[in-house]
Amino acid sequence: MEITLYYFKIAFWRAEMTRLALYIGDIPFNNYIIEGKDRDNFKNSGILPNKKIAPFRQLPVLDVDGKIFAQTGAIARFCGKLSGLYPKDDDLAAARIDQVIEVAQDINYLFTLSSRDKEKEKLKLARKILATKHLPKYFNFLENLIKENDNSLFFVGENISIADLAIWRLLGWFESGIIDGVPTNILEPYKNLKKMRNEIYKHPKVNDWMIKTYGKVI
Ligand SMILES: N[C@@H](CCC(=O)N[C@@H](CS)C(=O)NCC(=O)O)C(=O)O
Repeated sequence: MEITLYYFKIAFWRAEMTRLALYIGDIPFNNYIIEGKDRDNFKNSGILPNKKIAPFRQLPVLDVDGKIFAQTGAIARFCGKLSGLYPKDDDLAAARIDQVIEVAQDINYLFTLSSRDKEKEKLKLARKILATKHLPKYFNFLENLIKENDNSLFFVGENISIADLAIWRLLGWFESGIIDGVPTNILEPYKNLKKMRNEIYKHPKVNDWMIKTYGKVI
């Protein structure tokens, strides 16, 4: 099977959970970075370097043996099944992973809403509401999901799944300091989320991937 993942040059959760799932599962894939001329082409026409048009003119897109499909969750589930980070024969565990991926979409959307106003003071207020109301509310929900998963460090079962990878990268983005109005200590109150994050960083293949791809752990 020949797999190519198309995405931009960032370790954003939408693509990074899939890249990591494939890498952890030893599934070979082409990590195609859309930049430069490819990026201009894509922005203007939705055309990918393989000459196909992205179904929704957005990335990520996955090419599997010449057939393409989009949407973060669909791509992550497909690759999660190949790599053993998403169950093939446990519908309940799968649904419990799905709910986490869906909530990552909701949280991402809250950020998008908070970025709409270009007027400085309005943007500042929207980001304040995001950081003090919306994010804590959802981070608490996520914190509880891990707490309720027996004594596990992860969202579902005892091992890393694509749910953990999604939230790990999403949280990493929020605490990175690059989003104006969201403080770098935003994760401080969430003991279980921090433990899950640390556990992922301890995974030898995660470390490998970061160094090989970005030259450092991010
Ligand atoms: N619903 C889509 C959203 C994908 C999305 O928003 N992708 C962004 C990059 S993170 C994109 O392609 N933006 C370019 C655009 O919308 O023109 C998914 O889940 O994959």
